[in-house]
Amino acid sequence: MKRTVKRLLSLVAVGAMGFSMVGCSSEGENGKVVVYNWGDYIDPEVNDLFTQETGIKVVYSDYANNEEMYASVEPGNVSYDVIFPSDYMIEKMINNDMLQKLDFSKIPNYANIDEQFKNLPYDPNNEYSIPYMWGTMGIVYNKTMVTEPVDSWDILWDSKYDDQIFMYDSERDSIMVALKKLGYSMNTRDKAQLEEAKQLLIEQAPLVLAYVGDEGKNKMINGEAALMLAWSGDAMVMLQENPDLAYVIPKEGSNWFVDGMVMSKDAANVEQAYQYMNFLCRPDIAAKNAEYIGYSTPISAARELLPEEIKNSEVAYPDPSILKKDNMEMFNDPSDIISLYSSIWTEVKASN
Ligand code: SPD
Repeated sequence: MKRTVKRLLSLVAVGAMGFSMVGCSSEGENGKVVVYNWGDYIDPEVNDLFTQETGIKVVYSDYANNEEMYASVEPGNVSYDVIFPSDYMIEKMINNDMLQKLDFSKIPNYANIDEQFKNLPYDPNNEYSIPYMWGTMGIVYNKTMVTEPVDSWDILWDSKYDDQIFMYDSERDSIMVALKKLGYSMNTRDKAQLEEAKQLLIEQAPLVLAYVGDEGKNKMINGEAALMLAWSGDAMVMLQENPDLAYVIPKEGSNWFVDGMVMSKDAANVEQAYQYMNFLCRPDIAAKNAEYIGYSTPISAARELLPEEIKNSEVAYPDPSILKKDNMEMFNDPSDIISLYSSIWTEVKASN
């Protein structure tokens, strides 16, 4: 339980440490950087260390998913300096002219990023983003409650587990599961396939105990459900806390993702933002962060610094051949049809 205690204590201490939430406008001796990141996606001590080393205050707030983030950064809303979108959302923000090209001469630690995380389709020329963390999507299950082998998305539709299933409250991820179960691409633009996926998720909805965010981790740790759709980094946290839990990537295939750091087009604190991004790419800092949040670092020199059980974990660092399988995909941005994804999700949740 030590790790949870450390995490909880850190979160409680956030307000007393060297960074503050959006709304508090005070600055450090060398200014501030306004950061918008996923929830539970940084070791709070990392922000504190950054402030101690640079004199730059971190004004920090978080979001639950890419779509929530996108809605709040649209022009006219709060202006952020550094944001942490996922791959497909980076692509969308580039296409909608919301990001600035980065000056990599100001991010010397970018050299630490592994080559396999560069030149990915969402930012093909590596102009706008820096890989922050990566992972896969799979199923966390409780071995004391699920005794049959878990190797397929089908189990999330098994009525034996009525009210024993958590899904993420995330439209792309949930629709991805249904599309993969049907044998389709998670990036389909085919309306008939999307309609089938919608019907499948509506069929599943009565079995779902809740569509959760970060709170799902503690619920699984506490044995409140048998199965949960989960990102591998969240799975790492859960498996460390409860040895009855296991993680699997279903045989039908799944999503592997990269979450990046980007600079908003209307960033007001550009120099401070560069220092912040550079700091997060330093191997000792990336390792501290990855150990705390459970996600996989794209920096080998950071992975080397992790405890053996993390750096050798097949959950966090699966064999590279797994990501190369044909049925493992990254999301892209099917922007011409994305409003259909959103309306499907609204209908699905209304059926729960
Ligand atoms: N606590 C949330 C961590 C964020 C993980 N991002 C996953 C993105 C998948 N598209």
